[in-house]
Amino acid sequence: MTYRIKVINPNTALAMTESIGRCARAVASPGTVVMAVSPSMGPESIESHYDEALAVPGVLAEVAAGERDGVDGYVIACFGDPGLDAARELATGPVVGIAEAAMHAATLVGRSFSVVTTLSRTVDRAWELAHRYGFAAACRGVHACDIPVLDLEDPAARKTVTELCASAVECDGSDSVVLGCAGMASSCAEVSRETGVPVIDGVTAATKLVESLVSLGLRTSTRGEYAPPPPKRYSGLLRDFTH
Ligand code: 5HY
Repeated sequence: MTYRIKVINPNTALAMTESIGRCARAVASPGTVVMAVSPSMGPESIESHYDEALAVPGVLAEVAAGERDGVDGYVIACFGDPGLDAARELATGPVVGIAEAAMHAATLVGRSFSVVTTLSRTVDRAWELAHRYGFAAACRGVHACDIPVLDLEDPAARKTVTELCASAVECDGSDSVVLGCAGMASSCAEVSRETGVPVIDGVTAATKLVESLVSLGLRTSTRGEYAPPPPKRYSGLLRDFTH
């Protein structure tokens, strides 16, 4: 059985999208086709509520295109899980955000986890998601490395992230670490080696979760809030979102 999973990097940094695609393909089962994409519109990186809000139309445009192409499931590869609920209203197959996936996985391999994220201003957003997903008690701390998203591939930045993951586990007394940015996915193995605790990257966790849900024949429920949005007109820059 061939499954087609669309991994959407909501920012427009194509080098990051390629790195995300490599990580997702590395864990996908044989027969699972992973398409890693960035929308044609949106912010080059997402580090604020403003960025996150302006990333959502691009995510939804990619989901709408995926529905026309018969895609089986979607990953939203940004730690804010931007547009997750709206994407679930549009998509037939499952849609999983990397923050949600990582927190679920962390609580399956330990009682508690620490989150290491990028800029300090994103710390409360991570806590908000932990509360929303029901993991506030399991989340023992959120720590910012204060490295911009697009600088995370730099070797010095990877070293800083690795050291912060190790110190986060020590000071929080947590069982595992959740990487708080899709741009950290390629550092996962390195951080695991250095910290000696489970290190959860949401890109790979979400890819496997979507693959599992699709293989179980599970789709987003259309009974309640995730029913397709009522048809209506959108104007101005959003006129193409009319459905
Ligand atoms: C991410 N931003 O995963 C988030 C991380 C963050 O462009 N991809 C981004 O800082 O919120």
